[in-house]
Amino acid sequence: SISLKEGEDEFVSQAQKVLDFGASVVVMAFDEKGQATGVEDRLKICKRAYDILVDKVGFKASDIIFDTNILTIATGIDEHRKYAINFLESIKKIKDLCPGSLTSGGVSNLSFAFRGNNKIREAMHSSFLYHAINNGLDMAIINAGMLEIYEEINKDLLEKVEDVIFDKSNHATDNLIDYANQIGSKKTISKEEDAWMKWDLEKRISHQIVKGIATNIEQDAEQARQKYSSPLDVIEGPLMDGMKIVGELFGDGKMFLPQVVKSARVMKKAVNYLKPFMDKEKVISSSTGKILIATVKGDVHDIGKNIVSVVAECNGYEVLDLGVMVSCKEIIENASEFRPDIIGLSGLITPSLDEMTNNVIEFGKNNLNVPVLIGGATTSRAHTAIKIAPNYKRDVVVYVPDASLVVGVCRKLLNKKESNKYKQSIVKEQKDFAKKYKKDKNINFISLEEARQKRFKPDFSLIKNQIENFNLQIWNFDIEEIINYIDWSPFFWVWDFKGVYPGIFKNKKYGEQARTLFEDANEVLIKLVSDN
Ligand code: B12
Repeated sequence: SISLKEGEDEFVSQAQKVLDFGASVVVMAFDEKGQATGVEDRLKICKRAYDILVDKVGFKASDIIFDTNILTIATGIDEHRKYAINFLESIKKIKDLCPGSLTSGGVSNLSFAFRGNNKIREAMHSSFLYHAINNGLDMAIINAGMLEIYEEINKDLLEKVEDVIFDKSNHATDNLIDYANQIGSKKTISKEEDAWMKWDLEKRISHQIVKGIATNIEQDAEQARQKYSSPLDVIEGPLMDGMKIVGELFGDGKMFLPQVVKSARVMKKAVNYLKPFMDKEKVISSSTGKILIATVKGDVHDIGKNIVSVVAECNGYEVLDLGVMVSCKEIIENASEFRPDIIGLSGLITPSLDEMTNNVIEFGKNNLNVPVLIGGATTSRAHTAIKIAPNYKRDVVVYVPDASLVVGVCRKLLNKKESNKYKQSIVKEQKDFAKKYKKDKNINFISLEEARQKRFKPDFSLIKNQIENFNLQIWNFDIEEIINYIDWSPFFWVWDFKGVYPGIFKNKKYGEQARTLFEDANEVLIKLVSDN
């Protein structure tokens, strides 16, 4: 990293060296006067550095990373109270002031005042990172092992931490210190942290996946294997449930990439443990067929693909797994040698969807005429029908939502008696789907202006007259009284909770959420009453 600490000449000379090596440059918010701590100072230094780097040295904006320093808060020194807010504010403004540049920061500095109390530090890091990402932070230096999941930070603790980060009151630091002292000794923390070990098996497994805890997962996978009817049911059941939570938290920005890597490792460990048991259940037969499988170019996700491979192998298929980030060229080359009966493509990120379409177009051009299976989160029945299948005329393209269905699909595709009928039914279903989609899309849009002109213009005088004519009365209801007559069941249905009030609160899956929703709704009603 470089800075303007030693003046402009030194800065330019260092920057030139970085550029000669073809590297990106990290610029710290120092100048001749020292470390910038306020927002204005940070912006001034960054803009100065940016102009020199872009105009004088010839850097691309996207190769400039500003690390304006995350400084320690909750030190008891008043000048430090705004450090976190200043950092958060400045990253947002740097993006406007220095277009195309990126931002970074070392997070653990923030919580230095709480050295020795990891519980507090982890909560501070997660909350800060969560808000920094929302403000546009591109990267951070962070210890992945010292991050709590934002959503799971104890609410009381989170409030105190965010009071400190956003400097909400004069007592914020004292309150957090009091809290830290209360949870105090390491023993209580570890007791609290180990509490999950006494939970039900499914909840335990999900917790370990979400938290990335690898120590007990094999024992629990074994317990689940004995409880469930097959090892695959364990994968598709409690293990996948955990992974789904990880996906949701990650998607909402409440879990961060290093944590997802830890979760993925735990999932893999559990799957690897279960694999030999699937092998034991192996269907003994001469090869049922040959499957070539790969995660498409640009995509590194392989957990799902690996499961599909294991399941297929256990059911007598000979599988050639090409791994991840596999180019279309590699697939075609391997296919011409391996001569598969089926090709399976896996993809979990949006760009993989287009890549899959490219793949089948190339398969066609290269005379491959085998069925293609499509799988992985983000693939869908709709996308397969509308975007992929129409581009492959040599055979069918089948969307397979999960590994447990793979064998059934392959069997039908390769069974001489069933195959034609099955393929025809798939093609028909996809054509119908595409037709319906086109019809739904066939809307004649008009401009917003035109739409506004066409809006319905009711004649209120007429309506008033009608009220008088029909001798209607206008009622003034007392909301407080009406509340007693609300039929709450349909309320839950529109939120997609199936069940009937009040029994819905006992639902194992979403009873708790239903209750929170109910409480929120009642809060709104109480406000309506109190606001008249
Ligand atoms: C674990 C994970 C990772 C791990 C992957 C580790 C590994 N070795 O696979 C790591 C941390 C590396 C990772 C990286 C990234 N990830 Co990621 N990741 C996930 C996560 C949380 C779980 C995926 C998983 O393993 N699920 C469990 C398996 C068993 O499920 P599955 O893959 O769906 O497989 C099942 C079926 O789909 C089917 N199946 C799968 N493949 C196939 C193939 C065939 C032929 C068939 C028949 C069936 C089939 O069978 C399987 C078993 O039933 C998902 C969230 C999610 N909801 O999926 C995000 C997710 C896929 N990742 C996402 C993103 C954005 C990324 C990154 C871009 C993040 C980043 N900023 O760098 C990078 C991508 C890098 C790249 N170029 O690929 C997004 C994708 C969003 C999008 N629409 O593009 C998701 C959806 C998270 C989110 N909600 O935002 N990720």
